Amino acid sequence: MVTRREVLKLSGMAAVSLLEKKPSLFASVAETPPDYSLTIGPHSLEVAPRKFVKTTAYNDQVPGPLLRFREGAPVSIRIDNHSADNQVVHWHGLFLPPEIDGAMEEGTPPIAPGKSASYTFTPEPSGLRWYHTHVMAGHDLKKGLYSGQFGVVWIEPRENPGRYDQEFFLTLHDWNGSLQGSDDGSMTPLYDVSTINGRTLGFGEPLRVKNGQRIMLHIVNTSATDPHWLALPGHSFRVLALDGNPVPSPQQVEMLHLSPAERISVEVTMNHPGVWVLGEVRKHVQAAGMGVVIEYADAHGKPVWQQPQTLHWDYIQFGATDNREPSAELKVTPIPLTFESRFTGHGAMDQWMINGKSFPDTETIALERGNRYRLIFKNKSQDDHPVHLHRSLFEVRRIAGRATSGILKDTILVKAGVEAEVEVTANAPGLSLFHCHQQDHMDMGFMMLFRCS
Ligand SMILES: [Cu+2]
Repeated sequence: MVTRREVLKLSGMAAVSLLEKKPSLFASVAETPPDYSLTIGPHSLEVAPRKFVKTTAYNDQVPGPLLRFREGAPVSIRIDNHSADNQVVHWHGLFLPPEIDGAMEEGTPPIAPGKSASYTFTPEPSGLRWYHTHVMAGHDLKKGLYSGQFGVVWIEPRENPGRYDQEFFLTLHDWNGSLQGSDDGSMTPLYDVSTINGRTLGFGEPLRVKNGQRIMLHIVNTSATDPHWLALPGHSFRVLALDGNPVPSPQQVEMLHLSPAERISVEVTMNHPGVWVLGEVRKHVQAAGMGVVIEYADAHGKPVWQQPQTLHWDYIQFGATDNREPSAELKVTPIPLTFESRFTGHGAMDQWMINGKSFPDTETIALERGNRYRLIFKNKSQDDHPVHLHRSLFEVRRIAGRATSGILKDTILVKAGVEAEVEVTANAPGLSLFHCHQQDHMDMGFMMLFRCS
């Protein structure tokens, strides 16, 4: 038996408010140690030989530990906050109750400095997910998603279809951001260091492969604000999953594009022995460090890069080929959401609006459980927006006038001036946050809530 006092001692105030609301969310208590534990604290990340970035990280490492869960098997996690700020950890792409999903806007209590929180949950759905901080950063480009507070979650499916010789998890990140004036006079973050798994190109360990192997790359763009393009000369990528969800039509592509928070899982057949650079396609970003060496056994020499001449990415190629229209009896309720910005003066960040309002003044939209909705994103701004819906997957149905089906995602890039449509079945009771995943945009009002009952 555990008394309330012991629980208090164990888990601090954040956990107590949880306990009072929902005992079932609370960790297996007393002497049982948690299955996983994350400690948030300062970290000095060596991105290149003797070049350090001072940041905040999980368990004194970047990325944080790879959390391997099994679909449907409950896990307990304890989080200790040794940083100087309130923190909250979001489980991106998981179906969790709002009290532990990790967004204060939904009702997850923040973890105060020096305090801890413990959660027990059943991880689903299977696939490539991730965890990251969900606090505001504002003008402090050391906080929030600008920091090293991110890590990969891999939820093993109940039936594992994996038949690969090796798998690698790669996190893309940008560092040392500073606010710079853009063409229109507003301020946006620019970076001088970019890494894969916290290391610049040539500093990290190579990915060691053998001729004839099939490898899986699970890639997460953890950047606070920037999309990334990747290519691997001499090889192509077979895209199997987007945001951790298998796509209806896997395709072979030369190049990958990930906007912030997106994930791509690809298979690569290693049939071109040598030493290669898997790197950012844009020269200045690769020069800032975004790349990793892929080295075949017994191959030697300088890593080879070949510069592609164009950038190409298209979600729709991965959709179902029999492009079904919704059946007549299935009622789908449209929800138009218009994205716009307001210039707030030279030297300031733009203010962002959904349907004319900035968070927290945005309308909270009621969803009825079990009903299906079509979110119609109208991007009337000059910027691209990777928009993310918490606690659910949506199906991509239309992008810039082209219909599709079967692609399930939790984050989608809506380009400047473009309309995109996704469908979601309301199945997550309570509040779910919807926002642009670009930290500077969400901080400046690009957020709203859905309430499902
Ligand atoms: Cu945005």
